[in-house]
Amino acid sequence: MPANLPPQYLKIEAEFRQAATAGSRLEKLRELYRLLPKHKGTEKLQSDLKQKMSELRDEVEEGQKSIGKKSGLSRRVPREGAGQVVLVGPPNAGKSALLASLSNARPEIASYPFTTRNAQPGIMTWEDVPIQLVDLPAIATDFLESWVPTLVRSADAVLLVADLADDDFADGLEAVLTLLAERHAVLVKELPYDDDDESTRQLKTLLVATKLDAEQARDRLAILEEWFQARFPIVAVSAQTGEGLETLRRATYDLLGVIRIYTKAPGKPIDRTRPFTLPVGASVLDLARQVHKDLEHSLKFARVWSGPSSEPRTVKRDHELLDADLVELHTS
Ligand SMILES: Nc1nc2c(ncn2[C@@H]2O[C@H](COP(=O)(O)OP(=O)(O)OP(=O)(O)O)[C@@H](O)[C@H]2O)c(=O)[nH]1
Ligand SMILES: [Mg+2]
Repeated sequence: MPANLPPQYLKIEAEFRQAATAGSRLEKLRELYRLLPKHKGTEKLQSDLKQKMSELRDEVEEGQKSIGKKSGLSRRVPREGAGQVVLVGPPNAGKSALLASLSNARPEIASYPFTTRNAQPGIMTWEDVPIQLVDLPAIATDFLESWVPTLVRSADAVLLVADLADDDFADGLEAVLTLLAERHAVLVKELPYDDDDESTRQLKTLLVATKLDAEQARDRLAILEEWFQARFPIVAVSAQTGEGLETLRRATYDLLGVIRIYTKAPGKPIDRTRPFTLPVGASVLDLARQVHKDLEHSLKFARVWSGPSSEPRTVKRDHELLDADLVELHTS
C-alpha cells in the first residue's frame, strides 16, 4: 500500500538528512513520526522510525554522560584540604610529573606536549597539613582551554612551572602570564594590600623551576633567577630525583598564608592528628566558628599554649592566634 506522505513530511525528511548532531537528528525524527499518517500502509515506516529514534536516544544519552563526566573532571574541582593550588605552565614543562611526585594522584605524563586535557586534583601533605594541588592543561599562545583561566581565578594560589630542560623556557612563561592576565588572572609575588579592581583576580604565585636534573639545567636556572626573581619567589626542583621537593612543599604551604591550630577539649588530650587551618591573623573566635557553629555564641574564653612555653595563657575571644598554637576553647 502506498504511504502517501504529505509534502511537509518530505521537507522534514530532507532536513533530517542534513542534521549534524544526534540531538538534532532525533528532533527531526520525532517531527517525522508526528507527521506520518498512521495507517496500514505506513506500518513499516512507523516501526523503522521508532527503531531509529530509540538508537538516537541512546546515542544522545551516551554523549551527555561522557560530556558530564568530562566537565565534572575538568571544569569544577571541589575544594579539599587547607587550600587549592593550581599548577600552570607551558606545554611539556613537567606539571603532571610534579603532581605525581608531590601527591597521591597518578596523572598521565608523556614526552609530548598537550598530554593533560582535564583538571586533575591530588592531595599533597606538608607535615600534617593536606593541600590540594590541581594539575591543568598547558597554556600556550595557540592553545588555551576557555575554562582554564576560570579555574585559575578561583584558586587560592598558583605554582607556575618553568622547564629547565628547555632553552625557550622564558618565552613559554611570558606567554602563560600574558594569556592569563588577558583573562583577568594576574599572577603576582604578593597580593596588593588594597585591591579594588573587582574584575581582575590577583593570585599569589611561586615559580617552580623543574627538571633540575636535566643537562645544563643549572645554567638555565641562573638565567631564570636573573630574569624572574624580582617578580616571583623561585624554588628549583626535580620531579625525577626528588631534589627540592621538600622545600617546595613548605613554600607551597607558606604561599597559602594560613596558620595551623591544634585544639584540645578541656580535660581531654591534645588532638595532634589534624590541625585546623585559618588565615594568618585569625582570632580565637574565628577558630571557634570553624570547630562548631554553636561555639560562635557560647565561647567565653580560651587557653592558649604558644611557642615552646608549656604554660597556657587565658585569652579573650578576639585574641590573635599564631602558627602551631594549641587552643582549649571554653564555653563557661
Ligand atoms: N629529566 C626530567 N624530566 C622530567 C621531569 N619532570 C618531567 N619530566 C619529563 O618531561 C616530560 C613532560 O612531563 P609532563 O609532566 O607530562 O609535562 P606537563 O607539563 O604535564 O605536559 P602537558 O600536560 O603536555 O602540558 C615527560 O617526558 C617527563 O618524563 C624532571 O624532573 N626531570
Ligand atoms: Mg600534564
